[in-house]
Amino acid sequence: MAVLAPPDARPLADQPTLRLSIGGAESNVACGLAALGHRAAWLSRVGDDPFGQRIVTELASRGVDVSAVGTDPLHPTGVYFKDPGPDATRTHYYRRGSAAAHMGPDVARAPELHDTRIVHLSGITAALSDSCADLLEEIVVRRTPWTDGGSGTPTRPVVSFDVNHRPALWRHRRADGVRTLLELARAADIVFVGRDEAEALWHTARPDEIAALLAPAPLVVVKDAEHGATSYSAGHRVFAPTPPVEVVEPVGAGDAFAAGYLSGVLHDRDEMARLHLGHLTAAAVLRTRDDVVAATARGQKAPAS
Ligand code: KDG
Repeated sequence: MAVLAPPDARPLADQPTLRLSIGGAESNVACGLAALGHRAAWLSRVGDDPFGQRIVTELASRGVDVSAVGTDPLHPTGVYFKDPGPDATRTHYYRRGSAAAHMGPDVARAPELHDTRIVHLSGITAALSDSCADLLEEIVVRRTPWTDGGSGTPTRPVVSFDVNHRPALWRHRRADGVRTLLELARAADIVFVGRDEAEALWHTARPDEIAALLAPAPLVVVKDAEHGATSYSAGHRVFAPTPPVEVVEPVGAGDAFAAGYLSGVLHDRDEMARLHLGHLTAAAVLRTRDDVVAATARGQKAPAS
């Protein structure tokens, strides 16, 4: 998505100018991984408009492979506005009927899904439309890209899923986010979920109960904002406290956490190191108004991994 955000903490209604940048959960994760030196590609659709051009150009400049991003001539690029408030930043979405919302199960046939170690998706995409929810079911639950017609893929990628509950998006859908997100999370290999969103969705707030609810997902990471993150896998529980950080704005921190954690997975680091990497990458985004980890020279020339 394109993001239009005030340059300071005053509310949107009082702002004379807005800053244009980019955001969106999955592309944020791709940027984070590219900044950490990994090869990362983003699969999506943008409109044939300046916002779409800006997203594709900026992602490419950050080292993300955008060769599989489609341009939809009929539907616009999604946009969201940030509205700073006294307690939190609110988001106002303009993405119903967007190019990305028109994606469907055909996207699961993209060859890029074969040549990769991790495929990362989020519940936000499932909330966009029925066809996007079908796409996620195809990849996460049915694993169609790797089972349908024999792709010749020697190893199947790890499927990583961030629950990312967005009530404002589910309100416009007939489908039930409670059941859809539970089904997707249970079918994933790695699940990221906030304690607050598990409580809102499934009335379960204790991290160990959340991990049990999401079984048989083999690896569940429960994030509890400023307290810490706990991972559960194969009967092991690892807790890493959140390091102190001066928070300017939290949007995008969850995506940065996922990027840091997944970088640890790609480097075969142990659970404690993965959680620490997640916290450190999240802290880099928490200190700024941007949704995305700052690009690095290394990220712009990411080696294959
Ligand atoms: O996780 C950060 C995202 O929420 C933000 O970039 C926008 O993807 C987004 C969404 O739909 O909320």
